[in-house]
Amino acid sequence: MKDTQMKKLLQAEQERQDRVINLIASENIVSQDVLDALASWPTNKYAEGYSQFRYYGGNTYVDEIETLAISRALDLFKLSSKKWSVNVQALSGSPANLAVFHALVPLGAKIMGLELSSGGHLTHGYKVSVTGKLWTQVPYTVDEKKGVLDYNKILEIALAEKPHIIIAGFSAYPRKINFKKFREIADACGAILMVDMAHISGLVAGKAHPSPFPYADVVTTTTHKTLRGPRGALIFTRKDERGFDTLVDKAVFPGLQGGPHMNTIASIAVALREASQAKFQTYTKQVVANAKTLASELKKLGWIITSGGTDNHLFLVDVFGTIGIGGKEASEKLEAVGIIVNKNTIPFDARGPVNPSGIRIGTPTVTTQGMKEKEMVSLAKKIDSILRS
Ligand code: DSN
Repeated sequence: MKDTQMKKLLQAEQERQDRVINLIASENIVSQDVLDALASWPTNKYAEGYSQFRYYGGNTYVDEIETLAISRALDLFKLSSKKWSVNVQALSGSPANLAVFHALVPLGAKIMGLELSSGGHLTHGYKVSVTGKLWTQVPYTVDEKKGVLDYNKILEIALAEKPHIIIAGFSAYPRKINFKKFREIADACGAILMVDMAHISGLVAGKAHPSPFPYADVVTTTTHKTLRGPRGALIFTRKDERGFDTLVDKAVFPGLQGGPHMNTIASIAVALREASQAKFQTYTKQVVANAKTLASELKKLGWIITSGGTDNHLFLVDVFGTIGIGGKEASEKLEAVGIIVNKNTIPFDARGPVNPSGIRIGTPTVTTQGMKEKEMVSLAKKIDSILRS
């Protein structure tokens, strides 16, 4: 690279990533193949539209790239192209969710999503997101004592509020999601069921978490978390007489976006192929085993873990409840010794999101680096001694 100033910064960031222990639940490390595809020639290409229906010439190969990404996405989750459509153009998770609402929910109608401090995502209708301004959020929470979803309570709210769409799938929820129950709730109130599986899509692909596809009408996911691809998103839409698939495609382009990032789509296709290999299943099982071990070791050392543990790749530690310091101070103390986590609200957090009570810990990256249960035991001791020092 001739730009020495940028080269230095890029090298510094690479070295930082090599040096630290990264426990951010939404991050991962991609393969060299994924990086190679990302830094590739299709970045030069405009391809507004969809394969075979473009507004520019010269799309022979990017059409093939997009078609390949779509077929690999369907194959990975064992979906038939007769029953499911996939849009691979959404730029990331937030635009993907916005596209779904734009396509399927009349402006002002109710979207029912998990409340932010219970582990929901901003784009599930939270007030500071455009999704909370253009639509009306009907929030549900986890159970205050147990920290887990209370499906009877969610049903009660859904029946009283009659939302247009219900969103299952979260950013900081450590337990398995019962998608069948969500389907029953959506059917009981006549709502569309959307699953945002951004956090767990890699686990679903690797069979380390139940699949939402038998139950959902629409499934969104980012591609850069447990799925271990580049930053991007996929929107899966069930094909039926309601025509949601066409509406979603139109919402992405021309509704919200212009030219798709074809280099990213090429890179997503590479990641999807990697995720279909047997070793990816081994990886995702280890991600969960590592998270379970780290959570239970910290618990043994006296730390309050919300919901008591985890079934997936992440968990929340109530640092304020355990030792009386906020999540901000805790994450800064850990970062000072090279352990990277993020401060996070815990359910019913009395403190704000700027300095909440908790930290969120996740194991996708350290598992990619080859760590196993043994390393998790030492890591728990290290985290304990740093936070208590
Ligand atoms: N910010 C992502 C996460 O960390 O969970 C979600 O947008």
